Amino acid sequence: MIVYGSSISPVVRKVLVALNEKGIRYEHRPVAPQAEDAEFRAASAMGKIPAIDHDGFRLADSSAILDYVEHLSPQPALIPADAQGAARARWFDKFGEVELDRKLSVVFLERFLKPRLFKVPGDDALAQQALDTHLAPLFDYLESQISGPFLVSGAFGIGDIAVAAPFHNLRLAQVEVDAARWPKLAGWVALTLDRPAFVTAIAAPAW
Ligand SMILES: N[C@@H](CCC(=O)N[C@@H](CS)C(=O)NCC(=O)O)C(=O)O
Repeated sequence: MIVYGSSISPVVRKVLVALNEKGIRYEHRPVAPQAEDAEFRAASAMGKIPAIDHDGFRLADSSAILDYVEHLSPQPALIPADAQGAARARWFDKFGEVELDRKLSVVFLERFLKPRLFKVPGDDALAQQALDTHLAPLFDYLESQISGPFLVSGAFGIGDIAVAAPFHNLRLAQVEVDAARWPKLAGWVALTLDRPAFVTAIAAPAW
């Protein structure tokens, strides 16, 4: 399987982690969004990352790809078999992208991408405002949802993958979850990002 997309993207990271967890072999091509690469564009009609090409089967969108690999290689299961567990896992998958990553990306842009990559000053006040106003309530919510090592059903899965993936970008922005204020969340993030599947995905080339 070929996986397209920079590993710096949390949604690409989701796909790499899922493949690592399942032991599915892949070739990673770290293209940027909208890259003028004909093979990538054939796999991603909208030019978005991630996308895959599996023996000619092309698919974009991290959630669709996670569903595909779950059917392809059911063990270890990353989506619970029961209705409520599966629904909750999909909720956290959506929450990770639509709520958490969207708000966290402001911090990542201002504190990592601008100063480190684009070599322009970031707006620190904007980043702090995003942390205080938009991210703190999401951290409160996650703190209320964590009662063990995994978000859903007592087993590691797509919920953990999708919610933990953006937290590495927060680390790149030099922000750690305040363990005094959100002890369960801080512990869960550290434990999850330490899994070998995450460590390997994080080490994958970004460019
Ligand atoms: N729902 C999609 C989102 C994909 C997405 O928006 N990826 C971003 C990179 S993080 C992208 O390629 N953006 C470029 C664009 O929107 O043109 C997924 O989960 O794969």
